[in-house]
Amino acid sequence: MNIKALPLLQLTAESLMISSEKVAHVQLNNPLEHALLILVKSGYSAVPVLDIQYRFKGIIGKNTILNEILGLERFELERLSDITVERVMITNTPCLNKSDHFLTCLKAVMDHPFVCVVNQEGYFDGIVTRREILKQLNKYIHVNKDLFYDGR
Ligand code: 4BW
Repeated sequence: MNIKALPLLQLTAESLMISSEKVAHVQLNNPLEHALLILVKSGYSAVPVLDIQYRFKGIIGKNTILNEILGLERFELERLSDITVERVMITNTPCLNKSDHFLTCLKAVMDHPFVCVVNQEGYFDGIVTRREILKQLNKYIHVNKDLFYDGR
């Protein structure tokens, strides 16, 4: 689909998303040690959690992991290999469908840096990021600059 040819409000999550094969993720049964490795190596603060069938299950971030292993006086690093991602991931995050329109995506990324796109059966399609939404808004404002001046 040619994303540039569509008016802003007709853009869908499908045309805005980073598709699943390009998204760093971890799996439910991975130990926190592996999740932290993926997060540090990829440079992302948080990534989606999938089951072995690639269904979306939650989100795990560096902060959640560090909080989990924070003891009274030190980080208890030895606990990283004992705890699974499933035990500490965040599960109450909103999701999008491929057919959701721009305004729904915009609302979703106001409170979240990225939102996962899933199909009816819960399979993971990709993510819509705050960056992509801001890019589209920036383009729209530049192309339609005249609309934003009051004529003075
Ligand atoms: O490795 C990076 N490459 C690029 N091009 N930009 C990056 C990278 N790491 C961070 N950024 C930038 C992006 O603008 O910093 C922003 C905040 O990153 P974050 O949240 O806190 O790691 C990025 O903003 P964004 O593109 O709107 O992405 C929002 C969030 O979406 C990221 C990260 O949690 C997730 N994300 C983005 N691309 C991802 C991804 N997670 C997994 N795989 C991907 N390919």
